[in-house]
Amino acid sequence: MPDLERVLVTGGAGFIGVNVVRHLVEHTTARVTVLDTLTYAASPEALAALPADRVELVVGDVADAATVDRLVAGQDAVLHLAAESHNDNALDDPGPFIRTNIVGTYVLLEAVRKADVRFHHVSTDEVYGDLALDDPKRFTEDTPYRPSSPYSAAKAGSDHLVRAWVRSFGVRATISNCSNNYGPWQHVEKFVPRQITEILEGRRPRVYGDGRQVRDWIHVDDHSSALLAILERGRIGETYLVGADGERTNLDVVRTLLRLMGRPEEDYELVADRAGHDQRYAIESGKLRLELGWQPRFSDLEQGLAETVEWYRDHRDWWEAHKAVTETAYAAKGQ
Ligand code: NAD
Ligand code: TDX
Repeated sequence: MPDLERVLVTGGAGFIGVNVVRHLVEHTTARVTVLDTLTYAASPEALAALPADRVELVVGDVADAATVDRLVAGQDAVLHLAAESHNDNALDDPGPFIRTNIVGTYVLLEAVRKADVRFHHVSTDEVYGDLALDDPKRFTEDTPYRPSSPYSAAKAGSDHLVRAWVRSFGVRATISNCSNNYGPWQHVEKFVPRQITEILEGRRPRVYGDGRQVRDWIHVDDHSSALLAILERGRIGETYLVGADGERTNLDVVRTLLRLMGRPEEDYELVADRAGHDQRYAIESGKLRLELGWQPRFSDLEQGLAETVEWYRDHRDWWEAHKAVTETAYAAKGQ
């Protein structure tokens, strides 16, 4: 695709969003417009630290067609990250997940269709459901959709809309399905930052159920570089799975964090399980690597987690306010 001069990033004030926008600033010459409604999960302060002549924040809703139509016109590409993203919240109240993840994606698809703008849809490996712990397979681009939670069903719905808009209307879109991200600016509701900040506050990490569930961890910078590769060189209509061979049980990750932070490895607590808890996610990312030449930079998960621990040590002012609210909500559920 021709050089990216103007890119609209939806959800660009969220965890992956702020890291992707910084990546675009550092690795392209594009001017970036962020459309974000600034929910509890947003960190606009991370965008404020980027050059003002490269990044503009527009506070607005992806489900608002007038705003979306106005912003999409004249862009070279739209990178769509805006979503409600936390499984535990979807179990408490699925409504916002349907509205933002499905209706929001529909509104964006109609806008890029009218304006003929390139679209990349950022999705998750959770659309494939879960694998058994002893299953030798990993997810590929051909794995059938089998979402098992309100969040993953809403993301699956949005993926289906994108595919239908490519086939029916010739929209120039790609999709990526990525595994679990970790790194700077991730909200403390999520597993890795929750446990790091619990340890920093002198409490014990909280592990759901028996902790044997497996997630496939990738550093957010590696997800960002994959998204840029797909935006620049991905084939229209294709799906790319993004992962960095980082499969670990939740207990493995917690023990690693405890060790990195100088605490005994067994100093965690098993708490009430998540309803419908998916057992294992695992990504086979050969297509992305072979076709687009992408490679993750963080091949050592322990090193990436160590850097992330340092980042949270240095950014207590940012996470402390979120932490109090999040822990009150978890405590009410015995988690
Ligand atoms: P996040 O919750 O940290 O950020 C989401 C952002 O979207 C927030 O800034 C929020 O304010 C914004 N937003 C929410 N509703 C909006 C609306 N109606 N209009 C405009 N903006 C709105 O999420 P994240 O972890 O950064 O995830 C970003 C995307 O990546 C999501 O689509 C998610 O499904 C996908 N994804 C995440 C992971 C992961 O491990 N975090 C893995 C794979 C895919
Ligand atoms: O306190 C906790 N204790 C715990 O054991 C939390 C918050 C989570 N867990 C477990 C549940 C999961 O097995 O850790 C694992 C990871 O949990 P989350 O961080 O909530 O992530 P997950 O549900 O796997 O989904 C994430 O990856 C895919 C993102 O939140 C999604 O947005 C993304 O699509």
